[in-house]
Amino acid sequence: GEAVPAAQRSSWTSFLRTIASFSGDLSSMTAPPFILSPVSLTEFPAYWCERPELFAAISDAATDEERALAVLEWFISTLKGQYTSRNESMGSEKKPLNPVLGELFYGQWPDRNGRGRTDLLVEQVSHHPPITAYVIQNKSKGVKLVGHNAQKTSFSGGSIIVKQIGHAILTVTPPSGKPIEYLITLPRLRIDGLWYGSPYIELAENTYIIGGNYVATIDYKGRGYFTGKSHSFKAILTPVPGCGGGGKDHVIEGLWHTISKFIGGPRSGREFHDVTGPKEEVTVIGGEEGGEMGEFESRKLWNLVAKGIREGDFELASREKTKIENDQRQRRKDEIAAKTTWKLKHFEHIDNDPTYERLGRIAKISPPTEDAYVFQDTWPTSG
Ligand code: 0T9
Repeated sequence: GEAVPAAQRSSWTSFLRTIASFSGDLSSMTAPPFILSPVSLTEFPAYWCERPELFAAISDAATDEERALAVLEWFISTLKGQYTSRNESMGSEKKPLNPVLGELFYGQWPDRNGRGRTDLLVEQVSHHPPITAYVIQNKSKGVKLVGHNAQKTSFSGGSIIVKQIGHAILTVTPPSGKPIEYLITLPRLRIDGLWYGSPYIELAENTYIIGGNYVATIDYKGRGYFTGKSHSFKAILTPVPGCGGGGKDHVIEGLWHTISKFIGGPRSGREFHDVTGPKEEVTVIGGEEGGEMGEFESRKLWNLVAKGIREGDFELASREKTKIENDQRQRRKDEIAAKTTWKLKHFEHIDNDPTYERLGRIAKISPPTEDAYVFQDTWPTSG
């Protein structure tokens, strides 16, 4: 492993041996310092909106077809941030901080050029297994994304395979009209490059975006042994028969981390998406009165652990991490003694999401139902 510091070689090899021999929750495993990221998983939902103008533009579409294309363009344009940004900012994929139950993250993208302000709210709704729920809303444009995610990991052929659990629902409410909902499913991940200590993500299998009289199927392919490029995808956008979709299929092909173009359908030959330009990171805001940050807000909670990781003071990092973990253990004990359970601040859990069921049926996706976290429309006091 070239990227592994000499002093951490044996601990990296034993870490790899452990993940190869067990499957389950990787997020709680202890990893060698060089692979640690100072960023908590509660910050990851921000990747959905680092091109806020594309998110806002969904509401400007005049027809079902235009809207489905705008949703697809926004979705494809989030993939670069979601799956390659740690490689860009930290040199490789790194192990994120494992959020505590009730951890919060609030942020926004300011209004600019009339696109309206977009707000982000994230809550860690489960610790064991880790589940993160989020809302992203541009109220002035009537565009809202609500979702949750968890992971199931396994090890195969030297790579970590991550099955994403969860889904997102995008709701678009045009100024004069009924809300239109889209179900978004999540791709499978393969984490390669582990042996060399420089992990990176490749996407596998597919995702669906179903709603607004259209179904988009996005197939992912990485670099093959003989052909193909990393981060390739092919998307087919099809009108749902008999639903007034009417139009023809659009077929799009390209690289999700750079550009793609239409290769079939009425716009064949034209460019589809381009994410080679700059993105816009979220502005973090405190959720308490006066913009203060509460104890459970991610940047405040992990402040000293993150400082330790960033500055190479791993003693500080591990001491502060132990404090947080002990505090969590004590809280769970106290709850058992008091016969109470932790109360979520912004979400309510439901076993079966009716929107998932209704839209999933259109493309016969499996499983036919999934649980969800319903947003209680409780925004923080500031912002
Ligand atoms: C939702 C995203 C997800 C979260 C991360 C698998 C992973 C945790 C989940 C799926 C976001 O929308 C997109 C991107 C990256 C995913 C992470 C990559 C990763 O490695 C971690 C897991 C838990 C590990 O930390 C594995 C060990 C590590 C040493 C490999 C770098």
